[in-house]
Amino acid sequence: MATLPTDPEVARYREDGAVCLRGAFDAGWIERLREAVDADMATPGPMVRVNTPDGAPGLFFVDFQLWQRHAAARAFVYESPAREIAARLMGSREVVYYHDHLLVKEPGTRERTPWHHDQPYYPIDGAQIVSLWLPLDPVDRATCVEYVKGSHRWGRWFQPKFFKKGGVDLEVQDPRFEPLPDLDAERDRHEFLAWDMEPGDVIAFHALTLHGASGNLSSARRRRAWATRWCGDDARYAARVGQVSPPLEGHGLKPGDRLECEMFPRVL
Ligand SMILES: O=C(O)CCC(=O)C(=O)O
Repeated sequence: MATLPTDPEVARYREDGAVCLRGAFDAGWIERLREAVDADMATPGPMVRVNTPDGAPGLFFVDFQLWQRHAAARAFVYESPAREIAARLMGSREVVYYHDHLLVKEPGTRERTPWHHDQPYYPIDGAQIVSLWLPLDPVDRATCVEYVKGSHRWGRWFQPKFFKKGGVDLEVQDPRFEPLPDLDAERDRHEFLAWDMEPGDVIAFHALTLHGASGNLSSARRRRAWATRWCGDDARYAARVGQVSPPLEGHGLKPGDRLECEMFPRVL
């Protein structure tokens, strides 16, 4: 029986834009997903990216769409409690699986995940988009992703940037986009959320919640995190001018369509 978010957890998600759900996935899921992640790193998919410069310590490894290549990741999408957790947080009757994003930082990795929020990278309009950030190793607060509390309710969309190329803008345009403020310089003006986490805990966050992460400050502990993205009833495909990320193409959707097709399957 799935442990679904409680009413106070749902309220936290909606109010703060991020909530840590303790013990949401059992050890069996974590073990299967670790194996899938290690298999993926050995034989990555076509969208793999390495964000660590040659010769620098550690490794910031990024890949996408493990659910299409690894049975455990596919089972997580269709059989784990994830889709019901997503439905409850979003307050949605139906759930469409959008994509997944693997972010591994090996011990000693210096590269930060820059501050950003996710929806400007996506060709999707709508308020019901939730990510589940699932670490497969213990992470402490300092290495965890950090979230700007309540930023999903600012009504602002910030220009997406490449993670790797030192903050170069992605070539995607939208009249809503504005430059991202220097959040580190204005830390005293915001509240930040981050958690010490054990495998099985998951952070659920809204697609407009600003977030970023340090490198892996541990010299011995891996930081394998697998993020899955889920959309609800109000999500609609919205073509953008330029490059979206991840570059998922060939789905056949037209602007205004419900986000449901073979590439983005309905799972609830
Ligand atoms: O794992 C990280 O470092 C960042 C995760 C992230 O940006 C995301 O899941 O959208």
